[in-house]
Amino acid sequence: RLLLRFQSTDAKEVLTIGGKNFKTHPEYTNVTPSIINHVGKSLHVKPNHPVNILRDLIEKKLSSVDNAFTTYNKFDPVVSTFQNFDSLGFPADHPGRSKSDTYYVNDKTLLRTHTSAHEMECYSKVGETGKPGFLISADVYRRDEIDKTHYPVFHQMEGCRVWNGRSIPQIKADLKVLQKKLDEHEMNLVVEDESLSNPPDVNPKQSYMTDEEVDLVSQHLKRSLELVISEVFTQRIKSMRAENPNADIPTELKFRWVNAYFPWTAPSWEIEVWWNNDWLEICGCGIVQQQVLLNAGYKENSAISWAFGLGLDRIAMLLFEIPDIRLLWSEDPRFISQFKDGHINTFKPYSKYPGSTRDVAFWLPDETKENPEVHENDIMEIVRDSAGSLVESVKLVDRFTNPKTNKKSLCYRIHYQSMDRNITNDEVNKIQKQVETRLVDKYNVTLR
Ligand code: FA5
Ligand code: MG
Repeated sequence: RLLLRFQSTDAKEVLTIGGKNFKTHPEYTNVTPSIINHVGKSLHVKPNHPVNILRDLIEKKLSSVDNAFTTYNKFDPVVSTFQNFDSLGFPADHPGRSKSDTYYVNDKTLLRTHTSAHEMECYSKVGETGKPGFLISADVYRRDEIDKTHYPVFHQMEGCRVWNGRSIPQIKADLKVLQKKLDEHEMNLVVEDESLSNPPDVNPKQSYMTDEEVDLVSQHLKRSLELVISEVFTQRIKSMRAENPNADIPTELKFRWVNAYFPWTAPSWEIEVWWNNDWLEICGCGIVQQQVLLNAGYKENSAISWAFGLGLDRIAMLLFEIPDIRLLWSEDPRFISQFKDGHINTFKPYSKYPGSTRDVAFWLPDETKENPEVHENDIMEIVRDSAGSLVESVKLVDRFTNPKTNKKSLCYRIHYQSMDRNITNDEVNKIQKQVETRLVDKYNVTLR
């Protein structure tokens, strides 16, 4: 019975995404209509949109150093598992591949989870373009938490720079040009580098590279990103000064490098900045592992390269003082009319509509074949699909195991709130009811 119900409500043989048809797969397909609806919105190239303004700002700043980057902004979001994972060397059991984290179209096709999916292809084109670097901006898709800084569709900018031939004098010369640009630039970052004091075996260099190479290329990567983020923050301060000359304006942004792990870079780092009293992660990066370059057709040991992936939405929130990531998707003229290409300004909130909170508490079923394991992202997805952009956050507030029966219970707190209008109690009750029904139908939970 469960199986029949699943097929009749969820399964379609063919899905149309961005005007193209794709065969579904009974076990893999988990992309929902509300997600498919976002394909083609491409905020990173939408005129007068904050994400577009930011993309343009970063492209210009990086190109101003030594004109080393080709830009790609139009890649299709439907990619193969090969592009998204295998070309980068993701291990077969990496959690990023799982259905709980990724929107699959079918077993071999998915909505890209990061712009790194296009690295291999772009590396293979470096020879033709004649430029040693490239920038790829695109919409990316992930099953993820729900709160003010997470949305299932967001935008990344991939940046890569390669030294084919590994010429130390060339890397040194490029670093010098970059350093000169930084020296001219008004630096507003207070940079901490935690990774410098960490033991190197946590985050090792690749054996074919020399220490000097890794050091120089790491410096080039780090200084490039410091230039980008400093430029963003400088623009922020300038706009605040212009708008309000007497205000007490912060002049520094706290910025830190943290060791990280990615399957296709070593060493690897993440950048965090201090925002709204917390560290906000805005970028992952590292020295590219040789396997990616070999897959792209480079000869063994012939090249060294860095790569980064910037989270554009979060940086746009910082640049324009946009408090909630959902606002970026608003079509309300009160939002979109506030921004103009080439111009940085402070977002003026037009009123915060009242919200409404509901709890949903339930017992999990025993894990058997008929009762699939429930991942937190599955719960997020049901709320997302029922509430669309009317949900601001979903948080686990209670977890409990009955000592006698060993049964587990969870309680999630859902905060409903619209960016554009008032929502009624009736409306919230209906959505909440749907969330409960779907949890019961799909995961066989028992509501408390
Ligand atoms: C990556 O996606 C890697 N591809 C980055 C990379 C590129 C590493 C090249 C090495 C070399 P990560 O999963 O950390 O890494 O995501 C990068 C950034 O995307 C994050 O720092 C964050 O700013 C942003 N991001 C991640 N998830 C979300 C989300 N749900 N909503 C908004 N922004 C997000
Ligand atoms: Mg990360």
